[in-house]
Amino acid sequence: MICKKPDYSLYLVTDRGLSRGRKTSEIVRAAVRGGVRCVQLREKNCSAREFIQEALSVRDFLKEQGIPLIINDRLDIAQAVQADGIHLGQSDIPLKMAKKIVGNSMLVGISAESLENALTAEKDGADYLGVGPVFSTATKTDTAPPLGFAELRRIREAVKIPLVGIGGLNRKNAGEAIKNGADGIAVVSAIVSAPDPAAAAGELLAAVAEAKALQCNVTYPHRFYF
Ligand code: 3NM
Repeated sequence: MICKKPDYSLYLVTDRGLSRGRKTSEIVRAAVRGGVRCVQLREKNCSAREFIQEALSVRDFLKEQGIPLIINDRLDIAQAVQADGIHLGQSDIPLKMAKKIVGNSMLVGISAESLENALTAEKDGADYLGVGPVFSTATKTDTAPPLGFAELRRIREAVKIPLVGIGGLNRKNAGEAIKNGADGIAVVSAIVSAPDPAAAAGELLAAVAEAKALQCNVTYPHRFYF
């Protein structure tokens, strides 16, 4: 049984193409050492076999560390490697169907590009939301227009499930994302492209933790603080 209350404060999304030739397993290990609390493997350009190999190369390590392994898009691969979760996009298998297939055996997260997406996802039983893009990003260009912090806050106020902001987030704006209601930040390039992914993760986590400490429980009392 998976942990239903993961810590989303710093959520790594991998991207081999942006990893400067380093292996995903190397990036993941360094990022976890630096403070990443959740890892999503996102592979858009490889075969199912390769994706499975990649997942297996980090699965046991993440399990030992108590960090959830989440697979992007591919429910079959998530099941094959006994991942902790699946992350869906708005054009992937519908959330309700995914929930029906996996029941309570896996977390099911989904990308929300709008308030409407977020409300539907919550109604359909999503465990968490990836809300974005908060800012435009070269990492993913086929996105909806950037939401900005004001829309992030509006979405936060409309749903109770955990949400992470994604898109253009880094150590300079991480704290603002938290102050505007995100439970955590999801990042690709700020970690995978960093010369030292462990140090980058440490700086991001420090920015998130500082914003959470300043925030106190008054604004969003339903949220879980570490
Ligand atoms: N999803 P970076 S934006 C994977 O808006 C992904 O759903 C997005 O990359 C969304 O941290 C994005 O390098 C890429 O800006 C985020």
